[in-house]
Amino acid sequence: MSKYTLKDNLKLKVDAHNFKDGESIKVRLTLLDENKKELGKKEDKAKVQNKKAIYPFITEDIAKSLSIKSEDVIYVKGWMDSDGDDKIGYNEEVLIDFIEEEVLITVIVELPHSKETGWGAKGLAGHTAMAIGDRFFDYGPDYDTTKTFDEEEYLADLNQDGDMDDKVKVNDIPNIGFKFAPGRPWWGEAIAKRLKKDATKVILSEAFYFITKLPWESNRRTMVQGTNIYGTVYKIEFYVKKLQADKLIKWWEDRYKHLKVYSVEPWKGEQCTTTVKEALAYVGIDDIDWNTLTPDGILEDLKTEIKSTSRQHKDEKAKITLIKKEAKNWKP
Ligand SMILES: [Ca+2]
Ligand SMILES: [Ca+2]
Ligand SMILES: [Ca+2]
Repeated sequence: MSKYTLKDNLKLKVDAHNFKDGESIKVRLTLLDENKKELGKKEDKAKVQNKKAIYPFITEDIAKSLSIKSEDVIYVKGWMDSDGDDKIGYNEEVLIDFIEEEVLITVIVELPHSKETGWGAKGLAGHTAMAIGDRFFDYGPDYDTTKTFDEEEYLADLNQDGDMDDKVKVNDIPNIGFKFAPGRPWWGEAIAKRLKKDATKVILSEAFYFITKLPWESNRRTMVQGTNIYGTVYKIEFYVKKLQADKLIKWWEDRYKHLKVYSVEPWKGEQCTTTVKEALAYVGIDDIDWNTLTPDGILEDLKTEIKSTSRQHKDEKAKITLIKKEAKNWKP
């Protein structure tokens, strides 16, 4: 059976032998949810021309006219009373099955290097990022001495003087480090800088190129700056409903607007992994163990817990793919 989207131009069509040109026949569209329960119906008429009647419609518009949320519509039953007896006869009714719009979510996890020690070995090295469709987002600390951080924008008391109305430099932030720093798009900003674009506009293919094609190490001779991505990197893919995807993008756009405080200590702020988890939980994907703060922890959870939420891929497990092996020449 061919499937359609709610935005497609559809046509109901019947042979209407008992009618003259210009006469009209009854049409009924019944909108149904995923359990084929009726959400509403529209009665209309179609004119007969050359013993045929055609009724064009766009399902989304019909839903709107009936004040039905279009994302709830999964089937439409169409009926044209081609013999004019006011009954649903053989060959007068069709059931149209719709494709639910879905979006691919890609979570990217860089594991701590196997030779990592200290905080790094505890799993706080490595990184977690995500893309919604092709929009790429991630979160990390900012130690940029050239920036001025506006506390109002960051929604944080960065200089820790008890208010949120200062414009501060890195040096004004007490004990700046991975336990307390302004947040920023982490890989996102590095990618944006190379491409001379805005960090909010980074797309997934650019992130893949950055992670898998560029050297991790900086080269002093050629002045080429490395990506510093030396751990094993996986991508984890699953599908969500379009509506969830739109909310996820909105969540990250808000985060990029107010970058808040980065901290590996959860009572102070967020880090790469908790940010991704918080975003997913915001749209109801909260099967992940919230105590897991580390990239290898989130990878484990994603492997075992995450399932697609869209109708086409309902309950399918996430697909995990290794995209980069750890650097052999990295030393702690
Ligand atoms: Ca009939
Ligand atoms: Ca302040
Ligand atoms: Ca102040």
